[in-house]
Amino acid sequence: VVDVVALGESMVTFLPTRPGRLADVPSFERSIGGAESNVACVLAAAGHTARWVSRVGADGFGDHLVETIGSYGVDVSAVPRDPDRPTGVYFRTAGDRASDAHEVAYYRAGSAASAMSVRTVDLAAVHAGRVLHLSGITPALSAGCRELTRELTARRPGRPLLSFDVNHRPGLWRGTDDGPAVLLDLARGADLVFVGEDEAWGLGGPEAVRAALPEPETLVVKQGGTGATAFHGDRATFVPAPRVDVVAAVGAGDAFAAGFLSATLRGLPVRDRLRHGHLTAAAALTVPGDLAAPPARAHADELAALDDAAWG
Ligand code: KDG
Repeated sequence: VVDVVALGESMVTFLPTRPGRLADVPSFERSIGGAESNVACVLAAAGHTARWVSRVGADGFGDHLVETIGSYGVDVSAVPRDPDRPTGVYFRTAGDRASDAHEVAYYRAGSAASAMSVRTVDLAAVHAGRVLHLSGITPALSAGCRELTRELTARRPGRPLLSFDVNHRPGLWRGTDDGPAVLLDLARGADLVFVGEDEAWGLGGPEAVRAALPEPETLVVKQGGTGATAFHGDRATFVPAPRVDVVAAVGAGDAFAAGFLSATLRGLPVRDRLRHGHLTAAAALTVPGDLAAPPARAHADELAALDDAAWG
């Protein structure tokens, strides 16, 4: 049994070599992205066993994703090659530091990963973890992907702990206003839900999201540089975020989820799950791309054990 299985599309990502509008940036550097594989890579780097389930094209970009994600120690044996569809790619610009305003150009319509469905995915490989991590990006990719996420979030006895990051990407839901309803519906089937506070506003506001989600054991609302609150039962636990000189926010939410999940797998209390989430996110915030090495476990444990007064 692997600790965590993460299912979702990953893409070759092109990061700008200088700031500015997409129209003006002259060259880009290749990197990788994909919310769910980010979670798997960070967990593997933190010493857990992790598997990434997806689908890539039979092309060089597919090779690059499988090789790079595999090099983190993530099991990539359930990532078939699609001979008929390409690997998705995307380009981004650098955000300005204060607002993180940046442009994203996706080239992923009709990608290999969009052909994931209950028929093309190895469901035994998906169910073989202690935790299954999904995000709200997948249902936006195609009807087959949406059906797959619906199927995987159905409550049934003996299923893995289901972790769901809302990851509302409005750019992927253009042409339909189904997004918020689909995302809330999937979140209802999860045991652990992550949502950004700003993202929650797109779904009716944090209170409306809480009210819509009585089932998940834990709802984690991430409040950017302020902190994060875990709602569990009738308790709310807030932990402030440590101060970080942010280079780019991309990947920080995934790192937060990975830190929280790592601490959950280790049976740590909720306060420490949030603290490990913040510490892992802090590492991602200080690099331009999605992925940064998480803090060493012993060091993170020391920091997470600090008094409230010394924390945040
Ligand atoms: O969470 C970071 C992701 O946004 C990025 O890697 C790309 O998965 C991605 C997406 O679909 O936006």
